[in-house]
Amino acid sequence: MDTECVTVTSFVLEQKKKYPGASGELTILLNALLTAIKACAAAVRKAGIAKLYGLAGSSNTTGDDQKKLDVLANELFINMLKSSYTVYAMASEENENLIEVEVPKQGKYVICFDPLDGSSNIDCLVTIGSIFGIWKKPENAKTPLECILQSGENVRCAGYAVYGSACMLVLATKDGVNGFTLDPSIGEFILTAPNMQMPQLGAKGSQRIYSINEGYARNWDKATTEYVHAKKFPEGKDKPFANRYVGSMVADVHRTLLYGGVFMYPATKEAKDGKIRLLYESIPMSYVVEKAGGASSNGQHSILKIQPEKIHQRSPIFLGYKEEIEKIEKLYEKYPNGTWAYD
Ligand code: AHM
Ligand code: MG
Repeated sequence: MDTECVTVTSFVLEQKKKYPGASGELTILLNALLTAIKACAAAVRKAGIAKLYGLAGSSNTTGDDQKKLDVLANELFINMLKSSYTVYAMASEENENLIEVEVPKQGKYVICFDPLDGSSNIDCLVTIGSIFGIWKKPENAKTPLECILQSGENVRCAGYAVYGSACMLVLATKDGVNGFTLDPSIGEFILTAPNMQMPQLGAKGSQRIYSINEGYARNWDKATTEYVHAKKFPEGKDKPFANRYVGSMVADVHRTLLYGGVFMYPATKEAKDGKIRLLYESIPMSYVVEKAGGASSNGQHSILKIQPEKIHQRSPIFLGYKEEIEKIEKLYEKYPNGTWAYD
């Protein structure tokens, strides 16, 4: 056993030292978040034997069937965060309204999270995850909603946990992106991927991958259609891109971060804003990818520039290799939003 390993707790404390005026509240918040994530990881592992699979008998705000694990993960996040005394208000994918914290327990941060992303994959043991974004409560904000509706440009910290063949936590701050793997024997996240950077397209180890639900091609717009066609039928000597799509954003984005590629969930004729939710999915993932040297876009500009107007707002999303995202934005200049490929 490596006795000199860096745990996520010591890493976060080390980071705090860089900011002598810091109150330590973010460190405490992150600790509460880690407890929730570890509890989720344990629940995911024992879901079968603990009978946590299957429907819980209620639907979430966007009408999807809610699974037992979703309910449990959501409760874990809410309760751990509330009892950390660091959070002012929260928004969860599973709650219709924002979650207010009782006055004596209020702190100075707001957090938006998807407690269990990729829930359609739970029962078949495919990788799922949790996603979160943390903002500071603006000094002059008058309502909790105003605190929650902040753009990605104000994010203090964002990341995700992947519950896959191992459990990994990816944490992004303005100082960079770091990856920690859960060692289940000691219950600690160990720094295993310091200063994560997305590979550059064409560099050693980079992969040519596009990731999209091709089943919706009939309803794509012209920009997405032309871009995906170009990946399959490249000009000149370029090799085509491979297609990989897990259907869990956490897994698809984690692979994009490690191997490179482009993840897309565009607008479709039936879902003009796509499916992915801005506050607790698109913004945190875009923050991670941009901090690791990649790019994000809604077709026009970075996802981080969007000012959210409601908590469950959705947005088309493209993220990954910078030059590929630029190509997509050029295509949207050629074919504006709503220019559908097939009538
Ligand atoms: P969820 O939050 O209800 O699990 O939905 C979000 C998930 C993402 O993880 C994934 O990228 C997407 O839905 C897949 O959707 P689709 O099945 O339409 O391709
Ligand atoms: Mg989700």
